Amino acid sequence: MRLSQYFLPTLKETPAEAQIASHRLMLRAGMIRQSAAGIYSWLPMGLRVLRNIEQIVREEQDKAGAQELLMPTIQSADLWRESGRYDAYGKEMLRIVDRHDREMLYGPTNEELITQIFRDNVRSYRELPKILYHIQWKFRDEVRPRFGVMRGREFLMKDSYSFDLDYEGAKRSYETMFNAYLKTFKRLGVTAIPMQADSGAIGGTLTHEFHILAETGESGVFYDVAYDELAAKDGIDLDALSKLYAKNDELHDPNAPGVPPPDRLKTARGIEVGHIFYFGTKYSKAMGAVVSGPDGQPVTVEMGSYGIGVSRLAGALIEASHDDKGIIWSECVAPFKVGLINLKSGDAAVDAACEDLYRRLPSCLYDDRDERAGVKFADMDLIGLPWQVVVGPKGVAAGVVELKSRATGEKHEMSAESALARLIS
Ligand code: 5CA
Repeated sequence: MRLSQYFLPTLKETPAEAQIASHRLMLRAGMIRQSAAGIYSWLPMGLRVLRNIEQIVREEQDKAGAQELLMPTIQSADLWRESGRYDAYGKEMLRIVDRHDREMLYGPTNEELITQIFRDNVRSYRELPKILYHIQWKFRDEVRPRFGVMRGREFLMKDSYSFDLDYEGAKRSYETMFNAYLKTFKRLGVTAIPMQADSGAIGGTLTHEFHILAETGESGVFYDVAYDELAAKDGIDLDALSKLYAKNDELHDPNAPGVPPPDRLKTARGIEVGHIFYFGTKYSKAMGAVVSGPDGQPVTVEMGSYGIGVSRLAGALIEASHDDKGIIWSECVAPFKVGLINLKSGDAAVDAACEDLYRRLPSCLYDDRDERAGVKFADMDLIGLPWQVVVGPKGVAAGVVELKSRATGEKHEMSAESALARLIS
C-alpha cells in the first residue's frame, strides 16, 4: 500500500477526550473514529489489526475443535423471556421495536439463541460433545463507556458455547477452552492470567477471567509470582498454573487459605480480555434443550460459554506495548509488517530503489509522500509497524538501506538484498 493513496488520517495533537494511551494512539494513528458514545468506526488501518486478532482467535478455536457459525445481532425478546433474562438484563440491553410492534433486541450475548439452535436440531447424545462459536458484534448500553474500544457499547466478541451430556464432559470442554485461551493470548504476544471469577449476569459455578497486565487496567489483580516464572517458559503447564492463586480485587481475601506469603504475592492491574463460564443446565433446562441419552431417557444438556473481547484486545495490546512515540505492534497482529520510508520522493535513484523494494515486500506500507523526513519518521513510529526500511540518496549512492526495529530502536545499514532476505522469511 502506498501511503500517498492510503486512507490514514493521523493526528498530531493528542485528542482531549482520550484518557489512556491506547485510546489516544488508536485515534492518532488513524485506526478508529468515534461515531457516538462507545460506538466506533474502524478505519482501514484499525480494521487490519482487528482482522488479524480475529484470525488468531479463530485459528485457536478451530484447533480446539470448536466450529464456527454466525448468529444475527438482532434477536427476539420472546427468546429471552424463555430464559427469564429479558427482564433481568435491565438497562444494559438495547431494546428495539420493529414495524409490527414486535419486541426485538440487539444481542449483548448469545446463550439463548445458541440454545434454541441446539434444541431445534440436536436429538441424540451421539452428536455430543459440540462446541460452537461465532465472532459477532454485541451491544451493551454501558453506563460509562470509556477508554475507546476497551469499554465500548458496540464491541466485537468471540463467543463459544459447549454442549455435553454430563458434568465430566462439560468439565473437559471447559478445560479445552481454558487451554485454547492460554494459547491464543500467548500467540498474541501477551501473558493473560486466568483467575477465578464472579459469574455476574451469565450465571454459573465454575468461571475464570483472563487478564492482561497493564497499569491502566480496570481491575486490581492479586496473583502468585510463580505465574511470571511459568509464563516465561515455552510450554504452558496447565496443571501447575491452575493450582496457583489468582483473584481480582473483588474476590481477593488476604486471609483466605492458599494466599501466597507477601513476598510471593504480586499486585497489579489487569484488563479482562476473556471470560469463561460453566453453568450446567441453567439455559438448557429453562429452554428445553434435551437429547436422548444412551438408555433412551431424556437428558438435559450441560453447557458452558466462553468469551473473548476481540475489539477490546486491539486496545489492550496497545496498552501492553507502546512508548512515547507510538504503538509497537508485534508481527502477528501488525497491520503491515514493514514501513518503507522514501527520504527523497522525486529523486530518480531513490524512487527506483524504493519501487523495487515495494514490489518485493509482501506486507509493506510505502511512505512515498512528498513530506519532510521528520514527519515520515514520526508517523511511522506512531503507527508502530515492526520494521522500518529507510532509503535515502546517500545510502542509495553507497548501496545501502537502513533497517530499523520499532521495538528495540536498533538500526543497521545493509544492502537492499540483505534487508529483503531478513524481512521475507
Ligand atoms: N456470554 C459470555 C461468554 S461468551 C459473556 O458475554 N461474557 S462476558 O460478559 O464476560 O464478555 C466476554 C468478553 O467480552 C469480556 O471478557 C471482555 O473482554 C469483552 N467485553 C465485555 N464487555 C465489553 C465492552 N463493553 N467493551 C469491549 N469489550 C467487552
